[in-house]
Amino acid sequence: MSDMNGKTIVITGASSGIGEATAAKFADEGANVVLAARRKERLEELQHSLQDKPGKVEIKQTDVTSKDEVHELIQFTVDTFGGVDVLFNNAGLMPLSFMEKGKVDEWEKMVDVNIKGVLYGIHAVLPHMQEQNSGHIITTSSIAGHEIMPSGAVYCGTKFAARVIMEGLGKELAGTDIRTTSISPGVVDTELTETITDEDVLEMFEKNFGKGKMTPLDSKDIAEAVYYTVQQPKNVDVNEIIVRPNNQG
Ligand code: NJP
Repeated sequence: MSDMNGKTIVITGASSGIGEATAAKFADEGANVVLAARRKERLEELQHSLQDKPGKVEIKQTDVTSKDEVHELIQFTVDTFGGVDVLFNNAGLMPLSFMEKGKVDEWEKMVDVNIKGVLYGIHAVLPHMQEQNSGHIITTSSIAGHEIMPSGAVYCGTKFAARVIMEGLGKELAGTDIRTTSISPGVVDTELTETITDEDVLEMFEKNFGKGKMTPLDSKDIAEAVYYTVQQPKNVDVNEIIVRPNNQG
């Protein structure tokens, strides 16, 4: 029997990509899974597709830019399943643009989702984990949280911030049974690039990553990495993990 049997994971950004694949993995392993994102119909479709899995799957429509909604998500999970064993802070967006284009609205959205959304998740779940004296908080950072690329000044800034926040949290929680992990994916085949509006970035992407130039990872590859970190013995805390395609430089 899987160690996740009967354990509970909350996943933000569960309506597509990495979050969706991670939900399927944990439901397969018998975990109770709470799916969170804004697109309710996508969450309902996913819940339906997972109905025969060993784990129970619930949905809670959540915008992670709302502190109240994130708190409601965690409270819903505690009320439904009695606690939260894992929070996967995964919601994110990446409208890359060159700074001279001045796309301030997009900068603000990235700060709101990629940084403040992560902080709200930590704020909401930490008291519950401290009360139960166990838990695991995982955040999706990025290769962009380690390296900066042109057009990524703000996105990389948010992903560096997410990683640093997780490292700080991990240091504060050392010696407790609450673990922390940052996952940094390389290029993964998801909907993430759909928010890019800067034509010059799209052209640059086509040149660097277009057909045949690189084989992106599948979201399932990242789901496996998330599962690996959770499966470690209690005394092992995998704080950082980088997973990228083997032909990504
Ligand atoms: O992308 P995508 P990924 N409130 O677009 C949700 C990081 N990453 O799976 O609200 C709540 O399929 C959105 O849901 P919805 C990346 O930065 C990726 O690749 O319904 N949720 C959707 O479920 C991100 O942190 C790559 O629109 C919100 C999800 O976020 C994470 O991986 C590389 C929301 C995005 O799913 C998952 O992204 C890398 C909000 N306000 C890091 N706004 C990569 N794909 O190559 C968005 O290094 N979401």
